[in-house]
Amino acid sequence: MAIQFRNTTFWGVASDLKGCPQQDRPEIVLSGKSNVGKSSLVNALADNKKLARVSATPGKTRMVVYFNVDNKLYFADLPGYGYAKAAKDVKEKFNKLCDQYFVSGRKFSLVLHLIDIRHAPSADDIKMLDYMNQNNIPYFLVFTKCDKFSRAQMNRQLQEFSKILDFHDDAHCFAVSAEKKIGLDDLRRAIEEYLQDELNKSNE
Ligand SMILES: Nc1nc2c(ncn2[C@@H]2O[C@H](COP(=O)(O)OP(=O)(O)O)[C@@H](O)[C@H]2O)c(=O)[nH]1
Ligand SMILES: [Mg+2]
Repeated sequence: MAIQFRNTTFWGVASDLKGCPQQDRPEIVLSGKSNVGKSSLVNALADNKKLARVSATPGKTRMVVYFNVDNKLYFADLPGYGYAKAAKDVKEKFNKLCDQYFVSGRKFSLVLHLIDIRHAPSADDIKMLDYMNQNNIPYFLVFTKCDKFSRAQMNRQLQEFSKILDFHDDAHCFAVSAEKKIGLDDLRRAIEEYLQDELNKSNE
């Protein structure tokens, strides 16, 4: 592969837009509800369990955490939304950060929007998808924790989801398990393919 995902390192955290890295490389944003498996997915793609902190307590990530992937792109692990227990001011602060992120004009190449295969998409998921559809933001839908389901259950669930979520027929959907390392190579390859032109350009 042209991108060595194993060569991923922690870049830093940003608590506001000023703290985000310069836009010198493509940026891939991980979005989705708290606890959906964003940090686990970063670790799984990088094949490094120690990279992103995986938390059993939802809502712990309060900042955008950046990872440098093979000096070619960034992963931006956004604070998860929908954490009901966070104090109101904290919640507002990180909701604001998420919103700012998307409306700032900061350029990102792709959003990986994560949805737990076991649960129906939340109102926030639906809002986010509408937002991305309306604003032509490119995204992949990544269904996480698929080790919890059999293939038949998974197909049934995806069928249900397609009634609720407005995803196009040609939308890129992936089913992954960080825990059992399922679907990771497909996702790596798709990211690589998606970024190919942009990466070629930045090498010129
Ligand atoms: N069974 C299973 N559990 C997972 C998987 N990915 C994440 N988890 C668990 O889900 C919880 C939240 O994961 P985390 O990556 O911290 O979610 P985040 O809040 O979106 O960053 C942790 O307890 C993980 O161990 C997976 O693929 N399979
Ligand atoms: Mg996290």
